Amino acid sequence: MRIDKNKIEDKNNKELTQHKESFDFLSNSLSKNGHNVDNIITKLADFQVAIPSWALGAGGTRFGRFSYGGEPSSLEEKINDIGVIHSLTQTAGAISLHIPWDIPKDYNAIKELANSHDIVFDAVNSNTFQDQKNAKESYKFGSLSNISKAVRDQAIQHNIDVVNIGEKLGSKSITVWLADGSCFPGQHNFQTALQNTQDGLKDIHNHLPNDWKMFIEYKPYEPNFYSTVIQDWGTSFMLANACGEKAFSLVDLGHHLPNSNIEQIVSTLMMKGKLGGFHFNDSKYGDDDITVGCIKPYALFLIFNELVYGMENNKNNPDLAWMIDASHNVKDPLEDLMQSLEAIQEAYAKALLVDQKQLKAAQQDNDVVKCQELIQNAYRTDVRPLIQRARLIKDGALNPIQTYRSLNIRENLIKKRGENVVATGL
Ligand code: LRH
Ligand code: MN
Repeated sequence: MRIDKNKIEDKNNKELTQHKESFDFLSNSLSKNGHNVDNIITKLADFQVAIPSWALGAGGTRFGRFSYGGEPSSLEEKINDIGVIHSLTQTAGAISLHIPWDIPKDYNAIKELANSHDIVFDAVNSNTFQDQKNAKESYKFGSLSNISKAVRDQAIQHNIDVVNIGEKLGSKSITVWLADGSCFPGQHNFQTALQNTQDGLKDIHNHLPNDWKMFIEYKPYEPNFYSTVIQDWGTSFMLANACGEKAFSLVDLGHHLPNSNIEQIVSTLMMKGKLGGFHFNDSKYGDDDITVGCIKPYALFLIFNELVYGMENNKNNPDLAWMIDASHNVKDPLEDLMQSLEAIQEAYAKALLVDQKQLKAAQQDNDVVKCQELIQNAYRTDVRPLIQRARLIKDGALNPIQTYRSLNIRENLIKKRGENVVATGL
């Protein structure tokens, strides 16, 4: 559904005075402290996050799934829904497809539709964690790590097919997440499984077009509950190095054991030039895939603090892929995604306020308190007027969720699509 820009402007006009007041107050104090506010606004406005095609409907667990009403039942409708989010937030200008859940029927039509919403195709995702109907081989006991060469070959071919689909859409990267592992001690040989996986990834890597990247996503457990072949950043990093220059590690925030220092992992991967991108979400316990920044906003800020440092100092690391990977069990998927986008912009804006020069000097002096004060002052700054301005200069909404609700978009989607439509995905 395309939102008429004038309707957004009408809503903004009611809040413009208040926005201008808070923005002018903040930008004056930031300028006094030597910050280049225009530069920060530009960086926020240029920051585009890919929306997962598998997270536009209601998610669920093995215990149940509750429809949300008006869910998209085709790739076209999913792109239209991302169009709604992008016109309101101006920071969701990309979609990440999951194959085979979202195989386009008419590539040109899909590209035209996405283009009409200013949406590009980010990484495509392969799926060797589910068996497809009429598939010759099963992935029950793994895919690239499987003891059966026939199964491994099927998985390699699937990834090559996914790259070909992505190429037709203008995507430039593939994300490979493997559920491969074991549920019980002794079930499989770790070394054989890892060697098979490395050989398979190398094969896929060697089939990549020159300007493509392969993101190797790690995860400690689920759906296997004793071991996972690509369990942690070290294994992903090792495999990316074994594959070659087009392979990188992908950090899904929910794929870490409790109390992992994710910002240190990020800084290490950037220093080594092997950080490819992110799946943003948040979690309190496991791979909960809940709204970004809803449980650990300070940890997200610390991650962006390392990213800002790395983007300045690790020129050997490529431009990063920013993607959300979330699931919505009780909230309107579009509202949940807009909340996640706000949290990502907020963490990035706060990290851009860290005076890296002063921090470096304080670290040189082992002035621990000053180091903390420098990053916490940035974190304690209410940056929302900056994020609003970054949206406003691109005709976005000052308050996306309020505008979304006041335009009754969900009600209209339910009228058009019905209450019980089920979107493909998780
Ligand atoms: C695995 C994962 C992976 C996707 C899937 C939808 O937990 O994070 O990125 O393929 O979720
Ligand atoms: Mn993920």
